Amino acid sequence: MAIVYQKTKGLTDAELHYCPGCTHGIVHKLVGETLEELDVLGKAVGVAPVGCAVFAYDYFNCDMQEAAHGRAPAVATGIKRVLPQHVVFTYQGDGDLAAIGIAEAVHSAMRGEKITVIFVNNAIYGMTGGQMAPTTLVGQKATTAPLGRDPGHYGSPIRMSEMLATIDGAAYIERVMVTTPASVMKAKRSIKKAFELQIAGLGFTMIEVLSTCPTNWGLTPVESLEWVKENMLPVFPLGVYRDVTKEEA
Ligand SMILES: Cc1ncc(C[n+]2csc(CCOP(=O)(O)OP(=O)(O)O)c2C)c(N)n1
Ligand code: SF4
Repeated sequence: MAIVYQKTKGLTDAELHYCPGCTHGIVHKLVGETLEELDVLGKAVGVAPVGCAVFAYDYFNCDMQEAAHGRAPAVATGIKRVLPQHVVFTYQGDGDLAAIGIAEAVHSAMRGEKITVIFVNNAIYGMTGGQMAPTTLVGQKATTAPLGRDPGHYGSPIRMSEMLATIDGAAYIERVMVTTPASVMKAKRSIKKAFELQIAGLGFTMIEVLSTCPTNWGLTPVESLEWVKENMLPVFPLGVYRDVTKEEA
């Protein structure tokens, strides 16, 4: 019988540990498919975060390196500079990238490191049980903001894509979501473009993916997908924030 669909070779056979309705798994699939389609699995090196995606080193079917919390772009910098022909990416949550690791993210972009950052923004610290992240929405409850995020006390959500897009070393920055089949397909094209521009040597690339955390949001998987659309989209609009190929044209 003809095979019409099969799991990407970009992922190992390890069973994902993510909660039901968590979109980390979808993002893994898109990155794995991209690496396979670009035929770079043999020379790809991923850097795993600390967070729910810590076991990414078991899931991606390429060389992987674990980094300390937030340090993935610094580790990726070292790998890419030593192995410039390799395709190097980080996979990071919002606690990892936008809190403890914000300096590494900003300075990697500033230096124009030729790496691809996959930034999974679920507006909460997932792994550690729902503490407030820099991207937590105003009014959103977290264990460290039990009455909801009050901007006067905690500040307002940080928009990493918009901020990094102002940095000259950034070659491609886009925010996508994975809540519908169409948006998943769009996210895949965006991830592929980021890797292609890395391979073309144009500079720092990042795809921010709006993601779900049903467990810590206290919602069902289906409610979580709606929550992304209703609550995250107005604060984190989708779109391309930087594309040097368009600027040069
Ligand atoms: C240096 C250090 N500080 C804090 C922690 C605890 N810690 C582990 S994961 C995490 C947050 C993870 O949240 P996020 O990056 O948003 O990823 P998610 O789990 O939501 O995918 C924190 C604070 C740690 N492991 N190391
Ligand atoms: S805690 Fe949240 S981010 Fe972590 S696996 Fe579960 S749903 Fe996903």
